Amino acid sequence: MDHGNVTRRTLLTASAAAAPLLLLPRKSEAQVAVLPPSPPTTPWVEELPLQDTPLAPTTLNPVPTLSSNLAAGECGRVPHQRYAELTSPAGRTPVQYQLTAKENPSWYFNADNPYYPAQPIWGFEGNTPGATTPGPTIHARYGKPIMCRIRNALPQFASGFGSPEISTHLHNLHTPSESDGFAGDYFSATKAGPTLTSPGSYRDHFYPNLYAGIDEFGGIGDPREALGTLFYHDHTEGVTAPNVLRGLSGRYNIFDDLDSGDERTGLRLPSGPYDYPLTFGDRRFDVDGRLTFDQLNPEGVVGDKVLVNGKIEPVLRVARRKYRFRLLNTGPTRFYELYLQNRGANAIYTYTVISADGNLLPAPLPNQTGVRIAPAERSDIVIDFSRFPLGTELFLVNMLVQSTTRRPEKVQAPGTRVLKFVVDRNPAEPDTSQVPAQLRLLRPLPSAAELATLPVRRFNFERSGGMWAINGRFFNVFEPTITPAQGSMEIWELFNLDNGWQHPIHIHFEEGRILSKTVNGVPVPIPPHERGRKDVYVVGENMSMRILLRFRDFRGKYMMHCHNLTHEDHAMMLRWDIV
Ligand SMILES: [Cu+2]
Repeated sequence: MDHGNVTRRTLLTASAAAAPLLLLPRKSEAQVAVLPPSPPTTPWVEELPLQDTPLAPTTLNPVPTLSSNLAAGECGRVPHQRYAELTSPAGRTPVQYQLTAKENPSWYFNADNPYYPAQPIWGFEGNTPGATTPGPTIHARYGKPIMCRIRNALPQFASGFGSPEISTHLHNLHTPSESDGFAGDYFSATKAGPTLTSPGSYRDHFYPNLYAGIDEFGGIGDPREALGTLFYHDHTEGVTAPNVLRGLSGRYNIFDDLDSGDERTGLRLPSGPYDYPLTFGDRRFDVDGRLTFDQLNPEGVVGDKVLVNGKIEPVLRVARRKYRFRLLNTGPTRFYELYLQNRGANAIYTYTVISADGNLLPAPLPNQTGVRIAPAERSDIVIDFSRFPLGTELFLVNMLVQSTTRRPEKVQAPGTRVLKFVVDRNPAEPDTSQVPAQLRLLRPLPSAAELATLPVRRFNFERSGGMWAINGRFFNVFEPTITPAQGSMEIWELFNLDNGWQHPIHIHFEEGRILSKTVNGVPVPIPPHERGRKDVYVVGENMSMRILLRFRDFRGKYMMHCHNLTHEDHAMMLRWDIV
């Protein structure tokens, strides 16, 4: 099968043409295609590792080059912008990492279960043999750039859904365009996306790990722009949903002197073994227990099984102390609202929310019970297990009911248990971590007078011909819809004119601030967790939002798209360029 551009476009055209036949009337509650449920699973057998071990740096061979090293097999990309300037100060020599996208032929989603055989997944391999999903976690530090070589060793004649080219996006790092993982920049040894000049077996991504505002503030930028919880994932045009579904994602945590990764310094948040990523994703399996998906269906498929770190219904053993859990929803479709509940399902316990997406909040939100995360949203929470006696079993329960790909429906008990905690030991050392009353300062918003002078752009997220569009247009890899000037500031208005859907809209590059929100044209309050910086904006039914954005430090092509990955693949995406 040819996986090149022509095939991809043909697929999209074919699905657009077929869409009216596939789709039922919009307000029908019926599913587009009624799939049988996934086979029964065996809960609480898979054990998650006690801690997340970050990927170790490596020494890249051949050495990275400013322009692509075609002779050594790198794909044809444009040179890294501002590279010499951003890496020349003392201590800024990039740390080198390597990730290899490849197949793992025998992954267990749910061990000791006759319905779920070992099966191939796609994942990332770090320094030891074997690809995993999620891939290895990278721990980065502000002021310490990274050169990350991403190799493509996926089987080139893959069967099933997805396509074995990759373009890896590091979700919202302040990254130069050519390293951002643009949807047209996909490659394999034999295929190049339309915005690359030649195929290749690898690609070097330069991650400066500098705060936004390098030009405005000098040095390493504005520390108020720090990010913390990021993730990398495939972003290949038209096949992001199936490629991510097959496993192409992983985590990237970034630290600085405040969010230090050390319980003795800075904010002293739970760190090291007690700073733990939890990656959620919805999946559906066929009667033989094999992962399934319908990539031609513009309504997608909502999974009825929830993966936590690549496993169904796993167990995590925890010590009696505080933990920071970095919650991430990789989608493709399901939203979650997560409660901490006891074994008898008659008590719900609180936790503290400290971040929204990649950004620490100005102040923690204590006594929370049901954090909601749409696809691509992240939330870091701190759970204190010192409240519980040894041997206590607790569950993370998703109480958000969602039976279609369109939107979550309601919050309802008893919900679905997705992860079991067992409080099985006292900490080796006293817990000296804390959640201070103040986390990270926000830059004050511009004055109302200044806001009134800014350019305003309107984007309608809508359905069009059975596909998904922005302002009536489908994604065009070649044409920027808008071209903001480097260093400028704008207000973007996101409108969802549809009452049947929710769209988690992701804007690449810089985080935004929600200035106002309306539902049916009536102003509504911005909830506390959305009052900081965000990079995913959940635009609900008949909702609009005004968002303040800056475009600093780099130039080139970026994207805005729905992060319901099916909507993204079926063209609810646009290219915008900083010029
Ligand atoms: Cu959407």
